[in-house]
Amino acid sequence: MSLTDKDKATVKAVWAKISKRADQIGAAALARMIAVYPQTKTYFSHWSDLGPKSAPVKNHGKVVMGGVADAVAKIDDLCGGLLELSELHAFTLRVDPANFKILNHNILVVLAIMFPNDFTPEVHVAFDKFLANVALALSEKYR
Ligand code: HNI
Repeated sequence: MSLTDKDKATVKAVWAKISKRADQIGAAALARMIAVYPQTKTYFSHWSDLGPKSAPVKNHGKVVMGGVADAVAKIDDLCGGLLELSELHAFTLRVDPANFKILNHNILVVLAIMFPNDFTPEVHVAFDKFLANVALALSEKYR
């Protein structure tokens, strides 16, 4: 499950390509997660509008992808690098870690749609492994 040097190189290369559209990726992934997995809505019930054009959903997509950008930068030590974010999700936000997998799935779906040519099986598996490790690092403080 841990990332090989090749996985890391693939993730960094693909991130360099896609990161300029990170806001759009995040907004689409979050909107899709909320639409397809409505159980995730509970965490965002303080926002008045949760539809696909919702401004807070769009903005939060940007925030989440900022976290992903940070994770790419800290890819060699995700548990250490994402410690504060893990504490926030565990103790303050109390997000059930099952939801990390759901968001990851939606990020992958959006990447496949937005970058059909770049989203090769090699990129797919490396990015999937990367996101799984991010989810693991974010779950670190739950036990
Ligand atoms: Ni998450 C806030 C990053 C998954 C629910 N989240 C943040 C912030 C970042 C972030 C960054 C802002 C932190 C701050 O204010 O200091 N979240 C990430 C990342 C992932 C993730 C990198 C996974 C890849 N978050 C999830 C999931 C849920 C979630 C799966 C719930 C379904 N996050 C939240 C909520 C907030 C949040 C809720 C606070 C939102 C607000 O502004 O009210």
